[in-house]
Amino acid sequence: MNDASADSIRTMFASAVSDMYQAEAPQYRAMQALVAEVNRQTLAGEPQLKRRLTENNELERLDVERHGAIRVGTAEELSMLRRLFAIMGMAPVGYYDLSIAGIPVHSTAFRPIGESALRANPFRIFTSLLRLDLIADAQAREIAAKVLAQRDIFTPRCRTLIDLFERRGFDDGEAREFVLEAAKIFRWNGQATVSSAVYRTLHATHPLLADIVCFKGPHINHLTLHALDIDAAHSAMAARGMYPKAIVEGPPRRRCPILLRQTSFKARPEPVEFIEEDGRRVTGAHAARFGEIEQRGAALTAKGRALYDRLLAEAQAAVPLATDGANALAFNEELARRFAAFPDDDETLRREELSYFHYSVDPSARGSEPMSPPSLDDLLRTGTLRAEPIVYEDFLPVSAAGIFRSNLGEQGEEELVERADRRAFEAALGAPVFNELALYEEAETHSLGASLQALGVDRAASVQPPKTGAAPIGAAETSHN
Ligand code: OOG
Ligand code: NI
Repeated sequence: MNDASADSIRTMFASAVSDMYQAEAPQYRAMQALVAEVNRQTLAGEPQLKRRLTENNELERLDVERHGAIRVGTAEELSMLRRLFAIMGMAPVGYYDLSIAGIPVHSTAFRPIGESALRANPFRIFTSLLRLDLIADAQAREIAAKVLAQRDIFTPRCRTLIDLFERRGFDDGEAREFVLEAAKIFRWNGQATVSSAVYRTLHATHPLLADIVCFKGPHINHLTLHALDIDAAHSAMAARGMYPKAIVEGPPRRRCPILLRQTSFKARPEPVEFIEEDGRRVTGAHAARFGEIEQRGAALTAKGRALYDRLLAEAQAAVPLATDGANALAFNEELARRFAAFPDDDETLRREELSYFHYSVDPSARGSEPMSPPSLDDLLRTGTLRAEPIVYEDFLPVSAAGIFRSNLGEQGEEELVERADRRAFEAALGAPVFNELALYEEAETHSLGASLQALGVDRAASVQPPKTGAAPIGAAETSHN
């Protein structure tokens, strides 16, 4: 009965959400046109990049969104979403504690896992759960809990379809219907479910509380496009008066990109309607929706990530970025200066185990006599074995906090007790989250093992860290055919 694959359902869903958001948010449409134009210019100036993207079939989907973000209010909403995203081949990966930045949520990213699913469509949904335990004001907490208890963000048909899928899968028609029902959850609804007074109370407590609680559902708050040259796209946004954030979040520009660089334009107030206690409708405003761009680089090992976190923290301590971003230039200079300590060539990144690599055998070397006894370095030097950086598919809590904060206005600066609670998050989710590092590690180990096996080199020796690879790692014990 499983006619439609998870990959194709995810692609249909991403496309439905994109159409919906384009129709809802004209500022997003404008950003989309601009990013497409800057991407075209980048391609025109870099024929090699164009060739690579063409070869990997990436050129035709250059303009499709890489992720979106939503915020939910209750455990029930989150666990139901886990079941819904599972149908699209999206699993919860990573735990992000945003209390580090005074934001009362914790999050995960629902995303595809595995090379072929990621290649088919990498669309992710960054999903945050409200933490009422971090809201100090008891009255606001009570109101929020009461309002949230009264809403159902899923249509009855959507719930029925999820049950149906879990029993026996979908046929094509059901898959298409499911995509439409699923997209509805995330649409914008300018009619608040509360009075302007309730909205004001919640907003004064924390702007995020108002955004999560006062509407019918978890509207998409942004979608994110791929920028081939994020600095060029960022400057172009500023030049067109699109109010980009002051800085590009993440590592500085490098020869060998690492992790994730991202920036967004700021949400602007849009009209909403409140229902007053006496039934009257009054018009107000709410700022929630924006657009973002991203550029991804290599996934870092725990060691590389620790170095990244340290250098970033040092830059932030040395030149604290002003709320209005007035010292962005000085901050960027400081960031670049600090990151000079982060090796910027693939070979050093690999030898020092700072980032993960995908190993593959040069097709022309396949089946040739194994060198005896070869080292990993030998194999790489002769080109028999190739090592390419594994792309980072996840998010960064400090960057995410920067994206949240620039869209909350000054009131988002509130101090919260910094308190990760992964256990509570997983209890709400109804499942553990995947450990992203374990996924990269497994991909690296698997690719190396498979490559060595194809070359007839002893696999057991391959688990030795690359650093020791200069020593012979042993000749084949069994002949390869
Ligand atoms: C999510 C912000 C985090 C990212 O790209 O880091 C995010 C939100 O504002 O709800 O999407
Ligand atoms: Ni984002």
